[in-house]
Amino acid sequence: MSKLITVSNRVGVPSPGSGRAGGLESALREALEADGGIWFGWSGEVGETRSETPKIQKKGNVTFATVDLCRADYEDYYLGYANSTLWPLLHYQLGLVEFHRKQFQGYIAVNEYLARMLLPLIEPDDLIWVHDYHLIPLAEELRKLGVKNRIGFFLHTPFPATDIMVALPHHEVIMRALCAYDLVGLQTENGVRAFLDYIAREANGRLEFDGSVSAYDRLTRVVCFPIGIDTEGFAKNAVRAVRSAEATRLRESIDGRQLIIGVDRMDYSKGVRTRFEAIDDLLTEWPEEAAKFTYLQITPPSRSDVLPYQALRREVEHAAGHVNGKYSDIDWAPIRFVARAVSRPALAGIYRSSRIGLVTPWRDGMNLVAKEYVASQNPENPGVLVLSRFAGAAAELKTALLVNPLDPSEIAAAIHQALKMGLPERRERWELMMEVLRNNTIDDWLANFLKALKATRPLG
Ligand code: ADQ
Repeated sequence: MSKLITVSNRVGVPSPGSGRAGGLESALREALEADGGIWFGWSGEVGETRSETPKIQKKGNVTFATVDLCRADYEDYYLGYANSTLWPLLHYQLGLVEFHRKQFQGYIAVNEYLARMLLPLIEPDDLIWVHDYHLIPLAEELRKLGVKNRIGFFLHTPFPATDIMVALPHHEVIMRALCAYDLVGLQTENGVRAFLDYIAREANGRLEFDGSVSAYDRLTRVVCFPIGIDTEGFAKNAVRAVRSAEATRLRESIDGRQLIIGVDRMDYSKGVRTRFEAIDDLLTEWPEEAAKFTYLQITPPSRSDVLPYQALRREVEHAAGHVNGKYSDIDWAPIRFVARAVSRPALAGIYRSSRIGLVTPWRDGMNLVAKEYVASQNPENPGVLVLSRFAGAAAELKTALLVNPLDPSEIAAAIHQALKMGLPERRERWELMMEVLRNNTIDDWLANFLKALKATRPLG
């Protein structure tokens, strides 16, 4: 019988003390649990040398197979090409893109190694589902080893416009590798259009009558599958969590003021610094709002071994300090900046306690925080989502207050509008967003992708 094999850069092996898994992780685990399956990828460990064989851990019906990488892999594949070349490129940050041939070769070499490690675990009818930008060349490497199984790929980041993509040295190698998949899933229709545009303009390929893309002597399907969340689960958690000690402590501490919430990994794509500038603009333009709100920004560090992330943390802290220094009084500061993660249940309670969810990435594949914020609201008195038009979520959450995330004064005006918005308008906007989230949950996303992958034609 065919089983599902999922492959991701990091593998979420459940362990005591690892905390509650996020929505994507638990949905993938459930899918693997259903018919028995394998989750394969990097263990997150960096050893003297690479593992010679995968470490196998069986939990219920799921087999977790992980390998350690060596220091050079970590530097070239992970810190280098994946996070200093591809990540900024995919997020339109050409000024931050670094390219070093050695890292590019390291990236391909790790994918070639992972393909070799995965090969013995694959049986003829298995479906293989590969996740994200770290692993683009994996299907091509598996094909070189003779694997004929159906292989699908989902890109969690944006797929950029052709003019951005062609700025990547050797972009044709990456695009050829993507076309080795039977199915490529993207977050938005905009991404699908950009992919097809590249294929037509740069690869001399075309869209066939049956909807598949023909390029580089291969046929692949490119389809939009916007990722969702466990909408009802989040809503239920939020009802419980709003009464938790943490959420109660938070509400007591803001002393009846309106709460504005931002929750993001520390990443330049998330636009946190511009949000602080927006608070500055808000208080300059509408000084009467001083002391009427508190903006809580929760930002755990991420990728702190990558240089621009270290500089970013300093900039963000400096910007928060600047705004607080300018506007704080002895009993009020506009910004609270928390540089650590918060537990998932506490997060739901915090979202529900907030009048405004501020989600303004410069670019984002989807942005699950936007969806989680909406799902956590009290239907009787929902808050307002202020959302970047460049987050994938904006294609679905059309009744959020959509803003250009590069313009602090536009964000400030949207915050002001949200602070003043009456209950009927808040409810109407929220109900329309909630309907979208109920109609496309994380389970729907998963089922739709797997159905489309099963419908592709296996190779010879
Ligand atoms: P990320 O860039 O990590 O994901 P996002 O979609 O917002 O961004 O997901 C972050 C997740 O981490 C959310 O579930 C959120 O609740 C959680 N989280 C964030 N900050 C936290 C904090 N301080 N404490 C606790 N939890 C926190 C990538 C892409 C996105 C895409 C997702 C899924 O960059 O665009 O939406 O994958 O495809």
